[in-house]
Amino acid sequence: MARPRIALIGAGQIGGTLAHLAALKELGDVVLFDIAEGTPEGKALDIASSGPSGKFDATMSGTQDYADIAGADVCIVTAGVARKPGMSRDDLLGINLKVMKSVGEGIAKHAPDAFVICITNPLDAMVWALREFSGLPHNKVCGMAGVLDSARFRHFLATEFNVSMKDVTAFVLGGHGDTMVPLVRYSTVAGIPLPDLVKMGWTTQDKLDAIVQRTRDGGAEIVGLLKTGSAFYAPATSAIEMAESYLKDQKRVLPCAAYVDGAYGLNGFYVGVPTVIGAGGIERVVEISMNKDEQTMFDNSVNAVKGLVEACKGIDESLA
Ligand code: A3D
Repeated sequence: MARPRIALIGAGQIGGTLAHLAALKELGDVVLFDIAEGTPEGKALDIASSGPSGKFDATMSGTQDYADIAGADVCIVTAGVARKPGMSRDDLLGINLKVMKSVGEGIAKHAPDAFVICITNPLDAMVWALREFSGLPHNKVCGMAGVLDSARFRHFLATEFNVSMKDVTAFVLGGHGDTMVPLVRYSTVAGIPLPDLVKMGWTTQDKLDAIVQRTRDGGAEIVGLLKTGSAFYAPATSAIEMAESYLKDQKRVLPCAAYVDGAYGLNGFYVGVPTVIGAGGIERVVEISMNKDEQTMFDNSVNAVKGLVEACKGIDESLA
């Protein structure tokens, strides 16, 4: 059977890392697309040359021509610009919306059967716009944010408790922005919910609150340290986890920006929710029950995303 084809639209920091991880995991043959001439070709050659030592079989190519992504099984989109210190994700909206238009049209024409994972920020609005521009089925277009935000939360919790990250599960819902909702009640160490761990004296409520806030600010903390761009190792690893679940029909339960129509009281809207990802794309949206405070935070986050979607419609009238 032929190897799957993975198209990476955007060959910058995340795109290059995605290509390397896809190769190391032998997920398939990779084509890197970027408008910056030489960048995708150079990264493809560099990563391909690591094959003998990295011990993987995968072809790598770079291109400026959408025709070369033909037949891709998965497209991961990072094209656009990233944050610099002092910028919010929302500051990227105008520039990245135009990029989503060309990317959406390119995918629609050359890889209409692909499972598409958007990473470009502001994530929830960009994945919505990308779906609109591409016209692909809603279950085949999603956004990566929840896996990353949950991974940050899990990392901070595992460090606080001095336990393996593998035994910490965590949920982060809502939009990928300052209003994201880390759900403490649904986060556990080996099945023990965080509120119980506070009662057991493993941590204090104040420390837990600080971890929740650090999770919300996790992206900005890294932007502040790097100064020239934003996080890329963890975002790439998170998107690869989603792509692998699709390609291998793993049916992982992963939080991601998915099209929600009916659940959570939403009618046709992209926002971060738990999903099941398998060969059918987003096969299921998992609706969890929230208490009053969680619901208020979630509503707040949804409203922030709605504002961004309205802003997109104001910029590009074909979206209105
Ligand atoms: P960067 O290293 O700048 O790479 C972006 C690439 O996109 C560059 O190589 C550009 O040449 C290319 N590009 C620009 N316009 C186009 C176009 N029209 N067509 C094709 N390629 C184009 O950024 P990065 O890889 O660090 O980040 C990429 C995006 O991911 C940014 O929007 C970030 O804000 C976003 N991001 C999202 C998360 C989430 O958790 C959702 C996390 C980190 C970064």
